[in-house]
Amino acid sequence: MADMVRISKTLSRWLRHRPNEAGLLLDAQGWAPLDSILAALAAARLPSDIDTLLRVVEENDKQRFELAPDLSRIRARQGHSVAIKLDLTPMAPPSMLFHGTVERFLPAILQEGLRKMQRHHVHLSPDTQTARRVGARRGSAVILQVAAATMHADGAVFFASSNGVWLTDWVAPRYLSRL
Ligand code: HQG
Repeated sequence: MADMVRISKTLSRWLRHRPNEAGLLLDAQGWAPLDSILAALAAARLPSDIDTLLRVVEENDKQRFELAPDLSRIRARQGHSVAIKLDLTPMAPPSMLFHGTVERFLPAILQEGLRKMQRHHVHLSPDTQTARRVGARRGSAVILQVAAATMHADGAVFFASSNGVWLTDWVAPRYLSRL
């Protein structure tokens, strides 16, 4: 695997799920000191120079990471399973959003709705191509359309993550239709 992808996967694991593994302490908003990250990369025998790290952040296909303007800290934009607070601002969603999943989860999803599982939120995509990619991580993708504007009108809260992912707590079955 190319170094950039290995670093990105490693950062995702540390900054979203297992900060302890790298001896990191995330603050309440999920930030880790950049120095500690570079030291942890070195300890993991991954490239640990600042230029490579900046490239990983800038060129990341999904813009998963965010740097503090003074480059002192880094965090994952979303997708955490550790308890942190992202200070997201509620926003009105577009009329339709999409969720990519796989056939084997459909019976449960259509019965109990889309649940956040290990993450802080249910992740929804703004377009079907993105949803297809998300679903295809697990097999042959199935796309669900989410009646987001109706949900919102009914009182559900949505957040737009800075990298284009829409987040919400739960999607009841009545808002879901298979494409
Ligand atoms: C499924 C990646 C049974 C759900 C992606 C999904 C995305 C249910 C899985 C981001 C269910 C959870 C998020 C229910 C939901 N019963 N299964 N009631 N409700 N599910 O990974 O949306 O590369 O936590 O369909 O690209 O797949 O990490 O969520 O299959 O943007 O940046 O349970 O993660 O981004 O899986 O993916 P996940 P997701 P990154």
